[in-house]
Parts: sequence; C-alpha cells; structure tokens
Amino acid sequence: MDGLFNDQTDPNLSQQHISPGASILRNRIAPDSDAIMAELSAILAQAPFRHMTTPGGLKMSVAMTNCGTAGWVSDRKGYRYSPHDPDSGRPWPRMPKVFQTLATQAAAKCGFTGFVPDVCLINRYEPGARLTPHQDKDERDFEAPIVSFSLGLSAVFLFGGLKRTERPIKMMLDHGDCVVWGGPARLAFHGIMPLKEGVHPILGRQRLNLTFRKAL
Ligand code: MD3
Ligand code: FE
Repeated sequence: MDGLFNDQTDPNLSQQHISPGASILRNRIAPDSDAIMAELSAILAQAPFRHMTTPGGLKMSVAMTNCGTAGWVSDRKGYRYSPHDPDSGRPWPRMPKVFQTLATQAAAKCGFTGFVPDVCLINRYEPGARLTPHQDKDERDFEAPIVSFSLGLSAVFLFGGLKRTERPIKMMLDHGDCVVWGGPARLAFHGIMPLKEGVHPILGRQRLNLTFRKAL
C-alpha cells in the first residue's frame, strides 16, 4: 500500500516546515489505519478514556488514556507520569509495536534519529472539547521530540512561542496528520480550539490525538 504513493510527488505526503524544529507530515497513517484502530480498541478495553481533574479541581473537557511504560496523569496533587493507571491500579497497556514504529519513523524523517518513545498519551475530543494553550514540561528531558498523530475530525491547532503572550498561529490538523516537535519548538505554547460538530467516516463524532513522548 505504501508503494502506491511517492513522497516526492504526492503533495499529500510531503513534509511541511512549520517553524524551526517543527514539521508536519500529512497523510501518514493510511496503510496502517486498520492496525491502528484494532490496537486502539484493545488499549481502550484495558484503560478506558476518562476525564482527569486538574490540580485546580476542574474536569478536563478532553478525555485521556495512555499506553507505554508510563502514562500522563493529572489530579488534585498535580501533573506527572505514572507507571500505573490510577483508575485500575494496573500498569498501562503496552505500547503496540506499530505505534512505536510509526513514531520512530516520523521522527527520523524530521531529523530526530533514534527516537524511542516510552509513553503514548491518547486524547479524545468530542465536539466542544478543547485544550487551552500550555507547554509540555512534565518529561524528564527536552532533547527528545514529541511526535503527534491526529485521527478523526479535524481541529484548529494553536501554535505559539516560548512565552504565553506571543500570539499563536492557527493550523488545521486533519485525519492522518503527523507533527514532529523538537529542538526550539519543543517548549512552545500550543493548544486546540473547541472541536466543531461533525462526523468522521472512520471515527464518528470525535477526534483522537496520539502523542509519543520520551518521558522517563
Ligand atoms: C507543540 N495535545 O497532549 S498535539 C498534549 O491535539 C497536546 O491533543 C494536542 O497538546 C492534541 O499535550 C496537540 C500537537 C502537539 C503536541 C505536543 C507539543 C504540539 C506540541 C509539544 C510542544 C510543542
Ligand atoms: Fe501539549
């Protein structure tokens, strides 16, 4: 299937530069779509989506789960990576090989060779859900990039600078888009505007985002 397309000639597969350290790869998942969906439903059976609570006591509109050797969690005590799912007390589901391979290959394409994620945070947006601009600072070192894959409904992504006060640029993230954030982009403020109503042919009334991280 991969051979049907050619990275050089198919505009949908080309790499676009966003800012120093940030690149977008469009249409990254088509050949692996069925495998990804099957792995996702196995993960969700073990570790269902849940709305975590922020340290300030608010319920997040985005629902989350994780796979990998640790997962990102939030509660009244703060944000952190934990080896266990706090809802079940069990370890998070293992990261499927197909997930790790996709992330490692995308990172390498953008110049980050040898990226081996230990965490995949899975976000679910239903219409109205949003993520207010923030920095991802809970990982141990910021040398490794973060690799994200968007699935399902499209969303407006806000990409800012290193200060919250910098006005962000808006970008559409569509099903199959992969973005690699490293180097000077790694600590940029970013967020997702409230998801618009819609129905995606594969995922229905939702958007999923997978972010691969080296957290530990
Ligand atoms: C830019 N997720 O999980 S993915 C997150 O679509 C998160 O669910 C959003 O922000 C989502 O923390 C955005 C794109 C993304 C992820 C990490 C980044 C952009 C980033 C880290 C640094 C800079
Ligand atoms: Fe983030």
